[in-house]
Amino acid sequence: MNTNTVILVIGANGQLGSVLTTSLQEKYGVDQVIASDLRKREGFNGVFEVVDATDINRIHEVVTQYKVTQIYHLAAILSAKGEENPLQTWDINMKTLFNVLEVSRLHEIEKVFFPSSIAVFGEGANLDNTPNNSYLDPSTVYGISKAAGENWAQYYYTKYGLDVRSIRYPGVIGYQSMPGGGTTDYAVDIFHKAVLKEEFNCFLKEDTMLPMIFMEDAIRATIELMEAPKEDISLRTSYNIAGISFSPAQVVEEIRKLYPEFKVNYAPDFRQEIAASWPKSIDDTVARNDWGWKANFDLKGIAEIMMAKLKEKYKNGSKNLETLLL
Ligand code: AKB
Repeated sequence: MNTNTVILVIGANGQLGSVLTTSLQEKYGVDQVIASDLRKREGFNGVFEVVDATDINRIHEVVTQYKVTQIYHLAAILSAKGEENPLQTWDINMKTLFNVLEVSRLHEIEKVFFPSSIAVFGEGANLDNTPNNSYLDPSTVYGISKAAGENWAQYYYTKYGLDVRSIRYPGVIGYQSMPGGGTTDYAVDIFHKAVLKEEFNCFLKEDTMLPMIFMEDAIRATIELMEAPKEDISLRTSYNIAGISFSPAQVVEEIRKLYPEFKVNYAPDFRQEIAASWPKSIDDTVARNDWGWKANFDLKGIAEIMMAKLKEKYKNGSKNLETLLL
């Protein structure tokens, strides 16, 4: 391992960012990882800087101060929240990406991670087992910003040799943190409600199949891609990765094995339309061939771990998100 590696995580308070930061600290050492977000996280163990990624000077400052060598840029407004204010979503998602790409180019950052999403696909793609090189006609401004971002990542690689790497995440399911503003968020929320013995109002139809991935698999994919030899990376836009695909009805079936009384009301809203424009399942052949990607967790395994871990957390007496973070 390169002991000079210093990683800046932008969006370190988010669903994925919070867990990824801990994994990177475990791998590279607590002092080698600079966590950053709009607000300082109380009780955070490690180096934390308040960074608004729309402010390029602030990113320059932190990169210079800590002699950063890698950046993981995880800040973005997600699919459902993004529809509330499309132009602002576009501005924030693109400005933060451009700032990261520019700072990385100017500081000759070794590697950059840019998360894309299954939201880049739309009805022009085959939504069953969607191939990596499908036609992209995203239905949300978030999806449009990710599709554009993938092309900018490739542009910076081709034009400036910047080593940007990217994954198209499915919905991420974890017990460590809460998602916010996404269309796949129901798949985390539903486990919280089950363990708290509350009713769940599902904003998707019961048979809506979507690609999902367990947090442990999502983190491992990210680190494996970032550690893969440069010559193995054939895609400079973004890699499809598959975990599992399921519908709300299938999660409910798993949950009822442990909580037979669990009640669900289906009240589809605007998010149903977004979900209907996304793949039902993903073909990740290119990631498998290039850097050996393979998911480990199926729905049964995910459901068992989610319910056990959340039960433990809630037993310890808190419904507060901050204490749910690792
Ligand atoms: C969302 O639902 O917006 C995200 C995603 C699939 O990118 N979780």
